[in-house]
Parts: sequence; C-alpha cells; structure tokens
Amino acid sequence: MRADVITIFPDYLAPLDLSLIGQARRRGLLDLHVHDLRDFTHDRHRTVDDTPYGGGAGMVMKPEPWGEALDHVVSGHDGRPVLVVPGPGGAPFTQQMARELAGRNWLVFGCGRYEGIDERVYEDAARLADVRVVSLGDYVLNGGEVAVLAMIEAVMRLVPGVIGNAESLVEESHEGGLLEYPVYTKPARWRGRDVPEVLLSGDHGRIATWRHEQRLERTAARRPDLLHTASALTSTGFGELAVTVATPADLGELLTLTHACWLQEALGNHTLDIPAVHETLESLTTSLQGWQTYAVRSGGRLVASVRGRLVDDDWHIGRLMVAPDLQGRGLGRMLLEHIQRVAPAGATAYSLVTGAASDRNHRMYRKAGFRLVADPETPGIVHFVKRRR
Ligand code: J9T
Repeated sequence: MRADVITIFPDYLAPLDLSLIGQARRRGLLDLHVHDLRDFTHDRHRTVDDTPYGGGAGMVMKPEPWGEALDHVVSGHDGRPVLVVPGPGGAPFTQQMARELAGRNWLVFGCGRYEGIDERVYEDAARLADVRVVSLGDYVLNGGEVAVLAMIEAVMRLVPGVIGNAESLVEESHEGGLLEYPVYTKPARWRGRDVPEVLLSGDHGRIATWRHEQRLERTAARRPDLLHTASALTSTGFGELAVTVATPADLGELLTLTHACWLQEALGNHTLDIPAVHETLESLTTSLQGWQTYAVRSGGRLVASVRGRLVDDDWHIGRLMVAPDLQGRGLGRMLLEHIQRVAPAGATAYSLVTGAASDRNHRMYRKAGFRLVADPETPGIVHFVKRRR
C-alpha cells in the first residue's frame, strides 16, 4: 500500500512511525510519504489561504498550492489513487469504507484547514484520482490531520500482514450490526465485583446466548439506530425479515423502492439510460408474470427485493435491490443467496447484469462466486455468470 499525505503540519503525522503502523512501514507493507503543502507555494510567506469570494467568516485554502501538490504526488507513478479529503461535510467513514480503501493500492490524503479548500481543487483532482470527501462523525476538527491518522489506522489493520488474522475476524462480528459483548479476565472477584457466573460455567451454549443478549442490550442502550436492522438480520438468515413471493399488492411499494435504488445507480453510472429508472406500474405489473419476484419486509416495510427467470437452463437474476438506508449490512448478499437457492431444478447456471461503474455490486457478485464476462456490445453494462453446483 502506498499512502501520501498532504498537510501544512507534517509533524502531526509523526505517530504513524509508532506501533503496528510504524512496524508495517519498516516491513515495507506501507510506503508512506508526508508532503508539506507550503513547499508548493511561491511567495515569501508561503501563503496557503485567502479570503472567501462572496464574503463570510474565516479563510479558504487557495487552489494553486493544492493543484501543484497533487500534480507532484500523482506524477511519475502508475495507477490512479483515491484522494481522500477529510471534512465534516463528507460521506461517513465506516468499516465498510475502510475495507474498500484497504483494497486499493494507493491512497492520497489531503488535509484541509480553515473553512475548507477552494472547490475547484476537488473538480480538477478528478482527472488524477477518485475523489472522496469523508467525515469521521458529526463534529468539527481544526484540520484533517487527526482524521487521517484514524483512517490510516482503520485501513492499514485490514491490509493482510499488518496484524494477525485473529483480530481481523473481530470485524466480522461487528458486521452483524451489533456492538460487542462485555469482556472479563482474572481475577474472578475484583473490588467486590464478580465476573458474571455464566462465563465461569463452561457451558458454551449458555455463554453464546448470554453474549448475544448482551450485544442486543448494549446496542439498544448505546446505538438504538443500529438495532432495527441488526435484530432483523440474524447471522443464520433472514431472521425477522419476511420473504414472500411478490403479489400485485406489493407493486406500489416495489415501484417506489425500484426508483429509489436505481436513482443511486443512475447517479453512480452517470446515465438515466437504465430500464429500472423508467419502470412504470404497468411494466412492473406485467413483470410479475415472467419473473419470480421476492419481496422482503421488515417491520411491515418493503426493504428489499430480487427476481429470477429461467431462460433455457440459465437462471437470470435481476432487480436485486436494498433500500438505500439499509445497504451495507449484508442484506443484498443474503438475497443473492436466496435467489440462487430457489432456482428451479432445470437451472445449470446463474447470470445477471449490472452497471459497469457499480463497484459495490461487482465486489458482492465476485465474493458470491460470480465471474465477470466481457460484453463489448452493451457499453456501460457488465455481465456476471456462475455455474450452478
Ligand atoms: C477539518 O476536518 C474536519 O473538521 C473533520 C474531518 C473528518 N471528520 C470530521 N467529522 C471533521
């Protein structure tokens, strides 16, 4: 992994020499370069900020030093980095985003200060990099440096070899969407407080049940926002989600969900030329005949859907969708498993299509054993196939 950090306070990044990240650098797993933004100024005062056009409080970072710094960092290396700019107005930084970034081989971090960076810097940088503005949470820091320290740590610990395997599995348990259970070690009694009896019982079934209850309780107390989907999505399957074959009664909500989900795809693929975007009640009604459509409800709400249709011996999978607010929790993956499971006996293969730029979908399909097949005839669309076992 190569990482570049552009900042006006290079010393702020000194902690990256310590601990596991420092070790990863010395072992050659992380090739880190910290650049001083002021080295790309040309005036006596090494000025990086100026007053905002249109008035208002504070100072704005000037575009010229940023442009030169980014040109310098990116030139002379192969590949296209992700440019991560931390800021309170960004997309939330999550474990899922950390995983995505850990899968790239080059990250450039741009640390803003003051009221932000001239907007044209982001636009211009898109020539060189995939630009992501990313927030650690709903609060304001003085600059992006501390956020970059947090992000590099969260990303690097997912890079194979940086830490042992045991720890990386801990992530998986977070993926169920519940917080961790409380942990204890010796002594069994400390300052009059006993370790919960169940943990000393040696009864692994009871221990597992107790830990699950603790996770639910803790999540309800500290992160109630996670609880609805988390309790619905058990590790063994759909849990409290009701999966039914869609009927005409589902069509109104299904149409809305289709539009909501494919609006995302349209934006991500820069095109409105996607059939699902133009779905009507009539076309959806007709589709119930040709396709076997499944509707997933949670607490009464239609939250996901998928459909399948046998063409010769090929099970076509389509319209795999999860409500935008519930994405990233494994629901799509479970539905993909479901639609394969229910394929008729005559199916010998699965196939599906998705947008060429829908990276998240591509990753999910690959993980599920699908293979990308080249299709030069439909630009903007890619086909995935998988043999049925
Ligand atoms: C200047 O950067 C910030 O204030 C910042 C960065 C990342 N996440 C935040 N919540 C704030």
